[in-house]
Amino acid sequence: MATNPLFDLSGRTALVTGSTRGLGRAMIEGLARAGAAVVVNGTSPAGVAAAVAELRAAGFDANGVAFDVTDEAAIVAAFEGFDKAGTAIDILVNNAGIQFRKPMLELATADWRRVVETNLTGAFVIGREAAKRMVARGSGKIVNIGSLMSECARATVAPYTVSKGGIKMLTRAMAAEWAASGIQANAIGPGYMVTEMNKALIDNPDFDAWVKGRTPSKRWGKPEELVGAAVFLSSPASNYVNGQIIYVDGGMLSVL
Ligand code: GCO
Repeated sequence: MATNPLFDLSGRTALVTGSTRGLGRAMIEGLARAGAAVVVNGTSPAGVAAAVAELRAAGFDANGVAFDVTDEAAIVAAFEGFDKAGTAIDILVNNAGIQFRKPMLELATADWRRVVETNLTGAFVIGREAAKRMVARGSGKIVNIGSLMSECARATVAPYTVSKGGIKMLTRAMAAEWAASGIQANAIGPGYMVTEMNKALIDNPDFDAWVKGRTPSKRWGKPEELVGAAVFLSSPASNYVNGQIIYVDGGMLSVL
């Protein structure tokens, strides 16, 4: 089967945070299918082991590392482990994230902090550790996962909105500081996708109807529909793309 070298990830290793399920699980399989050796991440060692086993059973070069993206010591230790093992993380997908829906007037500061720490600070810390090695090698790809909320707010998801708006600007900050060292830092903004995180919304007939009515494509997105953008931003095809965010949202952000 002809593969275009522009989109060939052979010989590269990709770490995808939060890749035992949902969007991360779909993207990590897509990167493996494009030739990358992959490193699964999640907070649960059992969940990581199960995803690694599935990917290996499908014939892919898969390993795993369990850490919580809010645990800086664990992140530093994980990258020291990669160094010791001679594993160069060529591609980092900062996907791990949580959602917490509550009106701000009722929102505890601890819940605000938890969402922002996980979704935004985690991407910074892991990005910094990966970029230290990428800068030394003179190349690397960082793909941050944003959201429709990187552009627009929706009531009751303020910390998530703030964190995803921050992801868009963190992506540009990464480009500003690391592009000269051969790193391309970009983002993907998923639309309303069918994931566990959105189960409460999908199961709500009014919200489901709103998504289908508000989206030009008249449907929710499938996690595997992010793979194309993830492979593009992880491959040589994007070597002169930096600081960008690509919305995979069925057209939602483009229309009133
Ligand atoms: C919500 C959803 C959204 C989606 C996604 C949209 O409560 O509105 O969770 O935030 O998860 O981020 O891009």
